[in-house]
Amino acid sequence: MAATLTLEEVFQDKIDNEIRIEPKDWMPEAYRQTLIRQISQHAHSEIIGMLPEGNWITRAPSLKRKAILLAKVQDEAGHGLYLYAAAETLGISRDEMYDQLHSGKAKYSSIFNYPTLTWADIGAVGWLVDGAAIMNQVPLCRNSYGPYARAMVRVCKEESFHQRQGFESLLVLSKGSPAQKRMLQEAINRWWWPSVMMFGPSDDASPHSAQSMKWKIKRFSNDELRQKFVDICAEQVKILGCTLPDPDLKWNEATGHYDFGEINWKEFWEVVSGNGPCNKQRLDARRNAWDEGQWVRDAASAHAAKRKQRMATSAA
Ligand code: FAQ
Repeated sequence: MAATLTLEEVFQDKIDNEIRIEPKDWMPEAYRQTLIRQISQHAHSEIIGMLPEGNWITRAPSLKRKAILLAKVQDEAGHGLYLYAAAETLGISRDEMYDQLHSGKAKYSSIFNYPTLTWADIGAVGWLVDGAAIMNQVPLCRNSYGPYARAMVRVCKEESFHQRQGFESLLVLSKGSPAQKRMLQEAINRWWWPSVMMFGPSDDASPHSAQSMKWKIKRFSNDELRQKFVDICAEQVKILGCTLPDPDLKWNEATGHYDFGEINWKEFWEVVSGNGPCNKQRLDARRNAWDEGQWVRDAASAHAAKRKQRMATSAA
């Protein structure tokens, strides 16, 4: 007679057979907590990620660029909201997640703690930051948790548009005046290494990767995705007539990949632990927006309560 499978074995069997886990299915508590951690960090990243770009909406160089930037930033708000909704299906409330962000307890992507100093930084964010985000997020469309995987399909479609508009705006600068070309190269120099770091710690220093791969939350390791990103950008940068700020970047015939230089992990962990160039500014902006929006939440709640009362009275 076949032995009865434990809940854990049934769960892993579904994962091994590419069957999605849905909110009402049994799941190990650690799987639930890993997803809450990753999805909420991702949602916070989208929301905080609006700030460096929002900085340039009033200063975009043309109406066309302003309209594109506005739409992009609004997409990011939408991505944050989908992702908060996906995390809510795991039993955490939105208020708890906001609390974790505003208290500084929750992480969000290191990349958004760097400043956008010139207009070219906005193009570089599109090309490099959205490019890195897509590289990491396309495999997440096939992750094992249904609501997260479905949200990622929509997010990735929009992000690939974001990446292309970023590259296109840099291409325009690359054909511009010497000052514009200089501005472009300087933006690439600023955003390259933070984008390479954005994939997270190297595989031997990534505490969550092995288990997340087993659960098919992650499909590729941090280093595998980082390498793919470097390989693509090393070619794309040539079209811009620019260079990546890495003297060790070199095509390796034997591996079929680009070799690249040492990552400054000290800088990465400093930024992750709150000491990057803009961490304080970003969290202050987020907390202020939350506090200043209190009257809107109060008014909406008062309106809903009044409506409920009116409906109860007319039904009586
Ligand atoms: N920044 O063991 P691992 C975007 C933390 S959205 C800060 O490798 P895991 C859209 C990690 O949380 C960008 N912290 O962890 C946009 C963990 O800390 P914990 C966000 C980081 O989870 C574009 C610890 O290090 N995308 O860009 C970072 O298996 C343009 C150990 O690391 C996502 O969130 C980092 N870069 O792998 C918006 C995608 N990396 O929790 C505006 C979903 C690692 O133990 C403009 N997330 N840490 O305290 C993921 O794929 C994964 O969570 C990883 C990290 C790959 C980020």
